[in-house]
Amino acid sequence: MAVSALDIDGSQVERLILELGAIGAHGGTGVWRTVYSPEWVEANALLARWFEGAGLAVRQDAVGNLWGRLPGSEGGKSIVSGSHVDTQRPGGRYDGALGILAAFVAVKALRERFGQPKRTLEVVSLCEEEGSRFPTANFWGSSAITGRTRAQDVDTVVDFDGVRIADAMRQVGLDPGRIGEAVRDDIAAFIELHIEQGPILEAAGLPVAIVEAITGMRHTEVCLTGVQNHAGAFPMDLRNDPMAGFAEIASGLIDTAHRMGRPAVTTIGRCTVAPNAGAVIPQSVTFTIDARHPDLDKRRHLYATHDALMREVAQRRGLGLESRVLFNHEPRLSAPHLVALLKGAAGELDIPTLTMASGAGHDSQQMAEIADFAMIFVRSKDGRSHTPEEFSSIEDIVAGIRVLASALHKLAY
Ligand code: HGY
Ligand code: MN
Ligand code: MN
Repeated sequence: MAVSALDIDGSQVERLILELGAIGAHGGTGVWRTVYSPEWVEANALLARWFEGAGLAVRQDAVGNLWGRLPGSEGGKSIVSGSHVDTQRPGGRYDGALGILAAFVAVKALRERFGQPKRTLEVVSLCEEEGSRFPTANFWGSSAITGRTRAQDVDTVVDFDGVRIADAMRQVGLDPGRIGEAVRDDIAAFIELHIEQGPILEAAGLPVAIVEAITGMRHTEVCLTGVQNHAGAFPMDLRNDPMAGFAEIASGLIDTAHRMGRPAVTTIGRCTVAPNAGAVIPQSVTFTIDARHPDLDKRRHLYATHDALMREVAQRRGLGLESRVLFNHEPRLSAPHLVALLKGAAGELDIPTLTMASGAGHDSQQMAEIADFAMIFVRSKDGRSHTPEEFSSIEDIVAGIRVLASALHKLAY
């Protein structure tokens, strides 16, 4: 029987989205669910019940990734699908969560219709991707699987309240000394379904995209320091004002990306002023730079232009300049054979798609270290994400899941 006959029940998918999205619900449609939080524990417990109920063998690995395994009759390396369970603060119901649910629904439907696969199929809920609690955790779940996480990271990765990730792990019953046990070397392919988080599919009037590349991205934290002084009595021409420097730098950084044109992007999403008082010339301004480009040379140009701009402004205004790179990820290309497989599956299902690069970072970018990867994007309403307003229609989601299920069937049965 063709996979096209697979019945993916949209109302069941919607129920799963709403039930998982209720854990950490924040305001109307927002979700606030950071790694190792009580909401994170509750979400993984719900997923474990669902995985178990669908006949998958459930286990949690050393960093808290949750795996649902459907063993294959012929052994060999696994075919894995999933995404991350943590969210921005707040995020929406779809970023990450949808990829876990899509993998679960697809593998459950395949098992019910076709029984045991030849190749082992695994669904994974990755513990942390967003960096929303621990800014330097960067893809903590998939990095542990690929062996990129170093033993000492458990003590140096700290959240915004000063809690070490090692202590947060212990609070949920995980042993930070065992993170090396999360490493996998038996994954042949990783396919991640994710919301697009941008406006391309909506502009094209299409429900689904196949991702052929993921952008390179760098997060930097910068601290400009000046001389704190009285806002009224101290003359403008004598000031070492870090806010004046920040204003010039922020505008220059963002304008650099704008002038380079798509897909170059630069965002300043966090900014802290000290002492943050209305009648005080600040002592310091600390801010983050999120800069991205999928092309290696253009990324280097973007970052070099940024660094030169900051040095010039700081020097001219007599400001201290300290910066630290929080993370830096190279762009990654999807495996061409998986892109072709996904395109073929969509074609057989008469689901129109386009291929595109991802401006967002994803766990797939990490899994590329140990496995072939490709991604399926589902249209985002108004191209929005990293906001409680993010939304994708059940119709588009079911289309994406059908492409995923067909690809998993071709790979594993
Ligand atoms: O920032 C990103 O691209 C991802 O959503 N964390
Ligand atoms: Mn995501
Ligand atoms: Mn995200």
